Amino acid sequence: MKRRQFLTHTTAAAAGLATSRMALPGRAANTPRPNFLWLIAEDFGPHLGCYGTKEVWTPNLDRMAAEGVRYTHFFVTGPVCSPSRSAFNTGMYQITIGAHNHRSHRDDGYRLPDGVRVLSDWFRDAGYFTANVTNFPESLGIRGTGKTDWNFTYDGKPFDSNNWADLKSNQPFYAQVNFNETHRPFTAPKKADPAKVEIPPYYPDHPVTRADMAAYLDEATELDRKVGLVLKQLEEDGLADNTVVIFFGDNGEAHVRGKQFCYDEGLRVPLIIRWPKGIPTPAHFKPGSVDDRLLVAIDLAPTCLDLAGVPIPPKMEGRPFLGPHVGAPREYAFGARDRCDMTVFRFRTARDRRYRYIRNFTPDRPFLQRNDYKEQSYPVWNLLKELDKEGKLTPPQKFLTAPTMPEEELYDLQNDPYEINNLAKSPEHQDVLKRMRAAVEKWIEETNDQGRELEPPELAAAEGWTKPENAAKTKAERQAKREAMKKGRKKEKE
Ligand SMILES: [Ca+2]
Repeated sequence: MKRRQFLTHTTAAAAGLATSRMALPGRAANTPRPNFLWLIAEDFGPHLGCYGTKEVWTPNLDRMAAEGVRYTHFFVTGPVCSPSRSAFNTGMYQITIGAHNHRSHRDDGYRLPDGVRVLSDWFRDAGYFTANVTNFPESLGIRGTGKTDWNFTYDGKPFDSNNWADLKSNQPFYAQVNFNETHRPFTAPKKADPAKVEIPPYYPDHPVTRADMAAYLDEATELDRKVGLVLKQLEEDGLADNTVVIFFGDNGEAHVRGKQFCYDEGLRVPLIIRWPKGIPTPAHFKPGSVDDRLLVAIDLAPTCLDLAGVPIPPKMEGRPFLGPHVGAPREYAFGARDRCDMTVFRFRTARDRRYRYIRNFTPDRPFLQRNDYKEQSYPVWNLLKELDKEGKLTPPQKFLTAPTMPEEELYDLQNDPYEINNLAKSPEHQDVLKRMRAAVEKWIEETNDQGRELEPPELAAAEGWTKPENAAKTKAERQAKREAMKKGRKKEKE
């Protein structure tokens, strides 16, 4: 059945849905509807044992991958929290819904466009209980962050509960657990050997870099320990056999060329899905396999709705990748970056199975443009600047300290997995360049990209706050704000 037919068909069917948690029409009455549990990591690339990373100890997620499916080409649509979370929680590109500037609309009353809602709303209407779990049984000794970080105003409560204990008696449920490990500051117990960690060639191979990378990997080890506790609790509560567990990262790792930039390091994240024994396995899901389809994080929302037998909202831009309504594979994983904190860039990118194309609409500024958050929290940010002054950087490292950036970048991931050899001017690659440039231009049109106009400078200068009047005006005010931010982050971490 074609998607449009399916929508008409199921919309009509769902119109008859009562508010109770009954089986949907079209499903056998005795087929239970699965629960969905999203385990969301912060600022985390695919750095688990099962993805081949050394110096991490991640037996729980490795086991989940062995029992389920591990995805190798899963990309977020924005390389930073709030645009990315706004996107995958609605199944919409952040540039379509005006959520593209980081933390831009938190307190200005901005609403989602008509017909666009967060996934928990669609699920709730279909009779699902929803939760963003912060409270677990005390014996586990863990908490979820409860993070939403959406760039729009939500009226009311987006989730029914924040208590794990409510899930068992409120099935079926759609629940998220948001983890804070792998977000800076890195505070996990030390385990990785800095001498053995892998350093990408665009970072200086220096003790500072090695210590920082080891500390990040230790957070992955700690994250896995906590995921293991949640999975164990799911089992103990008798929920494992009817709950689809989905683990992924909200954006790429918080390193200089990762988070906030449009390379694989900023956009490629892990995705592991475990299917429960008590529910028939859907089409396109083969337990114990590795799936290399090109997927984007906004595909999760329609996939989960479809697996629950809930009609996919007509405006949703994501596409289901499991179950009976999977269409043609994606040709491109698109992504976008706009203002982050005080730093205004506009990038649009397309990644196919082999190449990445990046279009930079603000090439006049340096890669290391002022960003107080990074200056304080990223040791390699400052290291690059120091080593540059001393003339000690290699060409791929120099790329990061240059005063301007290229307008276009093209990388062949097959031969250049670290994306350091820009082929945009290579005569043999002009066909690829033109094809991908056209794809990005078409995407900008199709999505009605709301970022075509940059934010006004006074908003951009507001240091991450929505309103210019909240911006620090003096050096002392800035320092006080930074201290408050640091304290806040430390507290959240604890
Ligand atoms: Ca994040």
